[in-house]
Amino acid sequence: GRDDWDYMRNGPDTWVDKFPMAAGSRQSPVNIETDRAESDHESLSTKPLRWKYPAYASRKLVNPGYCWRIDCDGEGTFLSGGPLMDDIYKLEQYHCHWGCSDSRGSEHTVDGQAFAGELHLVHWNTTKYRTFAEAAKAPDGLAVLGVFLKVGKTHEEMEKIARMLPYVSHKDEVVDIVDPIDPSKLLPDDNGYWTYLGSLTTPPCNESVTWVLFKKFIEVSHHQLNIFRNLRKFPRGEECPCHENHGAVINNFRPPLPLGNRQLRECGS
Ligand code: SG4
Ligand code: ZN
Repeated sequence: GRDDWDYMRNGPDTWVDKFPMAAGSRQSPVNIETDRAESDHESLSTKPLRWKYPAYASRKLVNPGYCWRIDCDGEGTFLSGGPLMDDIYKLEQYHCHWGCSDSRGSEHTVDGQAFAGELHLVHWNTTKYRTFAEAAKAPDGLAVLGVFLKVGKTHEEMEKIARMLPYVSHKDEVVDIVDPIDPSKLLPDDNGYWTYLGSLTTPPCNESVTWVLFKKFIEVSHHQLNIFRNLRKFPRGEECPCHENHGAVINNFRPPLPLGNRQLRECGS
C-alpha cells in the first residue's frame, strides 16, 4: 500500500518495485560535485531568489513515523526568483532528515561528504497549479529549499522545535504550534546555492522538484539531533514492531542517485 516503504527492510533499494517513478532519470538526492556546477549569472541572478514567511505560517508539528514535519498555512508565504523565475511558490511544510550518528543523515552530499542532517522546506507553484496535489505531479510544480545541518552550537529556532518533539514522540501524533516558529530563521545567513531539477526523495518519488540547496550549512547541537533520534516509528500503545534501535526514527535519508546529464547550476558563494 501507500505506506509500504521505509528506510530498513523496505528501504530505498526496494522502492522501485512499488513506486516505478523511483527508477526515473530525474531522481533526488544527488551528490553535488562542486566542480561541475555552472555559475550562470544571467539566468539565476537577474532575479534573485526571494522568500517571505509570516510568523504564524507554521501551524502543526507532526510525527508521520519517518521524520518530524511542520505543516504550514501557505497564505502569505512566498518564494520566487532564481531558478523559479517569475512563478510564485507557497510553503506547504518543512521537515528534516538525519542519521544514527553525527557523521551521516543528509540526503544530498557535497563532493561525497554527508552532513548530520538536512532540512527541507517544501513549496508548490501557485502561479500554475490550483492545489499541492496537482503541483506535485507537474515537472515545475514543487520547489524545495534544502539546508545542511552540521553539529555545533545550539540553534535557537530549532530549539523551539526540539522542545515540542516529546509531545509527538509516537507515529501519527500531532500538536498545534502556539509559540511561533519562523522558518526563515532556519536558513543560513548566506544565500549562495546550488540548483538542479529532481524529485521527491520519498515514495512515490515524483519528478516535480526544483531543488535549491544552500551552500552554507546551519549548526545544531548534538543534543538537538539526539532529540530527533528519540522519535518513534510506531504509534503510542502499540508494541515496538522492530527490535532494532527501539523503533527510533533514524537514518531517514535516501542515498544519492546519479545526476546523469542534468545541469547543476550555482549562484553566489
Ligand atoms: C518527508 O517524508 C515528508 O514528511 C513528506 O511530506 C514529503 O513528501 C517527503 O519527505 C518528500 O519530500 O522534500 N524529502 S522531500 O523530497 O512533500 C511530500 C508529506 O508526506 C509530498 C506531506
Ligand atoms: Zn525531505
